[in-house]
Amino acid sequence: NSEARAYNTLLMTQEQNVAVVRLNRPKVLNAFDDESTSELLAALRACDQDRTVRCIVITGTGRAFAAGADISEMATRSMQDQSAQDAGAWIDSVARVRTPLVAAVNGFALGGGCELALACDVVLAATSAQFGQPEVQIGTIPGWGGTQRLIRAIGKAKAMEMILTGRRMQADEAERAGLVARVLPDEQLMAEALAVATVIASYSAPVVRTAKQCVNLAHEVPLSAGLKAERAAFHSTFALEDQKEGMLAFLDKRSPHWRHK
Ligand code: CO8
Repeated sequence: NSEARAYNTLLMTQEQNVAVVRLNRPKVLNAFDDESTSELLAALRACDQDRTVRCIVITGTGRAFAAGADISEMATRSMQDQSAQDAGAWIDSVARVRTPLVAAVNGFALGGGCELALACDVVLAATSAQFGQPEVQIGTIPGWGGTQRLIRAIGKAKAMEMILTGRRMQADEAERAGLVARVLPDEQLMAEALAVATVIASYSAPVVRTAKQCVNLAHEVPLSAGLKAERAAFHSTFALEDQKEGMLAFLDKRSPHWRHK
């Protein structure tokens, strides 16, 4: 039941309970101008409100996942323009999407493209994927979370080298470093991303959202507060019919029928 919806800068389709958002400005390697950031956020928010969508895959058309913010739009902006617009706050809203986000990274994921992948929950990469924070090469620094999320993903040694030199990381190195979950041959990337998303979408939606929220909290709060929040969230799952169903189905040796979709 694939259904196309209307956006100028992306294509959105849905297959059963998985939405696929395809960044679609291939002539500029899917660089993000204002229209494409606001459309991507609108699309993600629409999915988040749609109870038939239980996982979202983000990928790019052509040679790139996304080559970062649109330099031609940004080049002449003043400090005041950037600050008035709070350029970059956009990514915080992406990170607040409750539905799990699977990044299927094809080709270049540079600057804001790498930062978008870092804001996703599961990152799968094609063999052709390349990650980088090349902002230093154009006279600026990462602005969509790169200095904060990259270090949490791969540690200071590698993050600092990437951010201070602009060196790109190939997919296999990115996997070893912990930036991506798995590397797949290019032609298998989308099938595997859909398979992963379909598995996630098959579980109880409130349980999945709670797990996502708890894992992401680990980046925000000290361990003691994270553990406390995890326990409260774990206890709360026992208020769901799905916890009863999941455990009884295990004991009955049958598949569970999730009720909370
Ligand atoms: N912005 C605008 N246009 C771009 C971008 C971009 N980020 N990246 C590529 N393009 C365009 C090129 O200008 C080119 O256009 P044209 O065909 O009209 O000349 C087309 O895409 C194809 O690119 P290339 O010809 O350069 O292709 P190559 O295969 O030779 O090189 C690269 C590919 C290596 C990806 C190269 O294009 C490149 O280095 N791109 C720029 C990458 C970059 O610096 N990204 C970081 C941008 S800054 C950022 O993302 C900060 C985010 C936070 C900002 C917060 C405030 C808004």
